[in-house]
Amino acid sequence: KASKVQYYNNPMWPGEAHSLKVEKILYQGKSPYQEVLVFESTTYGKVLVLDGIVQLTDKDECAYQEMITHLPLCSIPSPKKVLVIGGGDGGVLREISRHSSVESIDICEIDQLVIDVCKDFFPHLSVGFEDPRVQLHVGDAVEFLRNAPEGTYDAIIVDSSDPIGPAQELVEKPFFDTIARALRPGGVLCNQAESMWLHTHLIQDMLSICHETFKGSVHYAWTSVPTYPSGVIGFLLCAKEGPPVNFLTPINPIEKLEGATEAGREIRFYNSEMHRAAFVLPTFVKKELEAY
Ligand code: AAT
Repeated sequence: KASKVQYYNNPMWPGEAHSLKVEKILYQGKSPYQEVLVFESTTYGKVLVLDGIVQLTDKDECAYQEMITHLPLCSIPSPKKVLVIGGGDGGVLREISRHSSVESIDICEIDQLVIDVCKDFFPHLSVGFEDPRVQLHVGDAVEFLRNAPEGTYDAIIVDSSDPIGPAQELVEKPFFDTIARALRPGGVLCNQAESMWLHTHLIQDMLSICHETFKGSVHYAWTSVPTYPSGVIGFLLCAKEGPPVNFLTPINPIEKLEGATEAGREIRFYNSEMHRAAFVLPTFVKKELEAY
């Protein structure tokens, strides 16, 4: 009974719950930061869950990882220095590695356990760590960005969990200030930005912070991820003042990159049409966001 009450009471989506049938529990553990669970589901393959929240499944991880990576990297000419916040599963690294222009990839993930568990159970994601351009930093992103050198990154991708637990500070103004500082002029940020069906106020808050912080351009985009609450997830795309960035049309199209079509590791979800479509918003969302 107690667990049923908890089940419908996640403050991020009160009154609703989403379920997947468990075939087999593969791993259950606890780090200093969160509970980590991996199970084999009946219809979505293996599933990674942190503190009771689905982070990815074999079946639909491509939608999230490809969109959060290629929306920013295909919006600027030849990205070279990229930073990933969170993303300890390695999926975003795997996607960045398709871009041959990239020279260095820093990743700051707080939880070594997530990295280790994904190496065991999601090798097709953690393969991203094998790219020699990757430099791993295990620690809190807030701390990492406070000490990051100024004006260096072409792109920063914030693939972080929901703002309860270790990712709480990652939606606050001081964090965005440090991101802007670390970006070069005209550098871009793509930030996981929750669901337009569930998190209107959170998105509005993040939008107004980002408009204040990033003087270049700020846009909301979204995509379908069936196993995330409400089945969609959004992204905030922001450009620092400098050479102008038009996120709405990819100027560095994925179709021209060899890394997107390599045999055995083809891209599955993202393409230039999906890129353009991601910025098209439903009428109610336009209305909710226009003043922010
Ligand atoms: N690509 C899988 C999707 C994720 S993973 C989010 C990662 O962010 C986790 O590995 C978590 O340990 C890490 N993280 C959380 N807080 C911090 C922090 N302060 N510093 C560095 N890394 C952090 C996201 C799924 C989104 C789900 C939406 N409902």
